[in-house]
Amino acid sequence: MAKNSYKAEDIKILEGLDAVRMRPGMYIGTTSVRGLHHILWEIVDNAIDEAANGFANKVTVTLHKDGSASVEDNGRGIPIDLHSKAGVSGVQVVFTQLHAGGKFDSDNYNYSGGLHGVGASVTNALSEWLKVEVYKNTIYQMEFRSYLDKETGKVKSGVPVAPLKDTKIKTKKKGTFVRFMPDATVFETIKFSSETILKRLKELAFLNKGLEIEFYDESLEYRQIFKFDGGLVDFVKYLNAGKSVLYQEPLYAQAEKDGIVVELAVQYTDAYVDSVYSYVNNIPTAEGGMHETGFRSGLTRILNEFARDKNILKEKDDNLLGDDFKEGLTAIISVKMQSVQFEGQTKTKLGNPEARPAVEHVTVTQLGELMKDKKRVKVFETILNKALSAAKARLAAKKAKEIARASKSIEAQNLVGKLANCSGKKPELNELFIVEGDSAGGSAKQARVRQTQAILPLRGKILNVEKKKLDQILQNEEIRTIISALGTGIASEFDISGLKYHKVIILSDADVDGSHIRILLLTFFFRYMRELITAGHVYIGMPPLYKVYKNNVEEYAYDDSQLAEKIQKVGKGYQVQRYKGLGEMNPGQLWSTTMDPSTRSLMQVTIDDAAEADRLITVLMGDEVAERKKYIFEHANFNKEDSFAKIKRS
Ligand code: TSJ
Repeated sequence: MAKNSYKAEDIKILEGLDAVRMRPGMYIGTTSVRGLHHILWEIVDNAIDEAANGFANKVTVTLHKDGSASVEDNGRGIPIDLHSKAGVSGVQVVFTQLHAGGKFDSDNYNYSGGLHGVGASVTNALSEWLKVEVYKNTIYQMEFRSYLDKETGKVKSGVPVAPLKDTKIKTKKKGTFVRFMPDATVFETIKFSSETILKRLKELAFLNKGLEIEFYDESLEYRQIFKFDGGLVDFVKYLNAGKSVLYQEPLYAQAEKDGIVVELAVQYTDAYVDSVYSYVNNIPTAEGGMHETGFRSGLTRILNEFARDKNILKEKDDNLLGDDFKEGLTAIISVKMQSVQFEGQTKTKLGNPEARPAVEHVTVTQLGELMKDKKRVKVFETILNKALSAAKARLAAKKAKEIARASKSIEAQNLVGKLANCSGKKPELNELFIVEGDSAGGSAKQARVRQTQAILPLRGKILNVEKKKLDQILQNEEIRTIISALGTGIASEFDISGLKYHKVIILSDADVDGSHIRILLLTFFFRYMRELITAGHVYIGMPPLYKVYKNNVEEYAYDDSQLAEKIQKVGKGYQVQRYKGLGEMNPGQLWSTTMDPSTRSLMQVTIDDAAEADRLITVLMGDEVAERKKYIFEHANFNKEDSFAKIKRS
């Protein structure tokens, strides 16, 4: 190929990367801390792919002292030979061509995150520099940089410093190492979160049985290794650690059907709700989709067959319903397939129709095999007993549903006596403050903007819903009041379109009781009104901890580091008041510190990882004392008691 055309090609490639830098949001969604992690996941996904395809069994992620991150695997190494079309090394193609992933070897390089992702070139485009090493008898190196082009005044992204170089240094290692420095001019922050990374790596280790994933934080000298030889079985056991299980070993199935690799693990507990989590190509599908539907119908079908076979269901009896098999069900479904389509509000629902029969088939045939095993018959009988009692409870639950439906009429009833409603009729503008205690509630009522702010004082603690059935929960007065105030109904009757306040703000004291009330409310929302949280309607109000004052100057501090700052600001002769509770503030102070939209500080409650949040809630709110103690001991940082729901300031 003529030299000129190679050059032209090269320029086009670089323009591609420049486009990524111009509009990062188009490629990674956001330049927030989430986007920052996204460019790390692009690299991690590629290493995991190599392992998932059977060529590597170890992946290491390191956060370096200089702020850069690196990922290493022990696989075949990114191809170093010249790529026939591009005329440059495979390494250069991977890092400079958009969507290069899978270009050379579509047979085995195409499952997993890479499919969903945008490729390593995007990470390169959004990095100040990126260095690659490939270990294949000798060490190969290549480096890319972004720099300001003085002629055009524009930034050129991800430009090769030199072609791939064979250093001729001998090595026994095999694999690929990629280290990059995120570009501080692109991202709002370039500080990676160890917590975020650890959570995801653990999940990936569960999803890829036997794969060793190591995390190392150089500055903290903190190392963590995840390796689960049981894979999804270990995942389910982990999720159920805080629950009483009905049998010890989760049921497990794995098979390929019509090109779709299906893997699942199932274990029942004595819980009342189900905890089913699904993935496609290692990506969580929070909204479920075709694979989940296939699983549920397969499970229902095969368990009914078992019940008929064993005469647990007589001829005259009706089949048990899908809902009867939900109670106490913990399951993980993981599928790997080509051409994934995501649907749904948050694009986390698997849309491919072919996934449904594939998962249903694998569920029916593999669980069907397990049933034939004499040693397992008891397990299935136990499940059936649970489902039968659920079916009985279904009638009772029907009554409960009527109560839930009546929650619409609860609204009509004047149960909301304590609620000081707002006068405005636009839910988008309206806010509901759920306030701890009658005295703070009283102040809030005086301080509020009547048109848009409603106040609901809570007396004492609310019910721990984790330990109760729906019909009992619906008898609790505080909960009925909340349901009727919100206007959405709950559980299967939940309908977000009825929501009367687009901000639901929990206002409780900054002490142990306050955080307990907060966690009880969040637990209730998580279990019975989850969409309220996922749609971003739940907030936590932040009352100040201190007032620093002198004569007629008043400054508020929300934490200890701010306190020092405010003391400086107020200067000599200052006095400090420490607020022990909301009740100590007069209406004016409560307004300006906590309620005034122009000055207050709210934290929005989000759920990044529903499976982890679910597990944490069970551990913190359930019956299993040993597991709770263990958790609290391991996380003995009491500022973090809300950590099951990730909270971000807004
Ligand atoms: F993201 C990335 F590209 F930067 C990256 C890729 C980062 C890391 C840490 C590892 C990898 C990677 C890629 N590990 N292993 C591979 N494998 C290949 O690219 C590869 C090797 C051989 C063959 C073949 O057909 O012989 C095919 C492929 C795709």
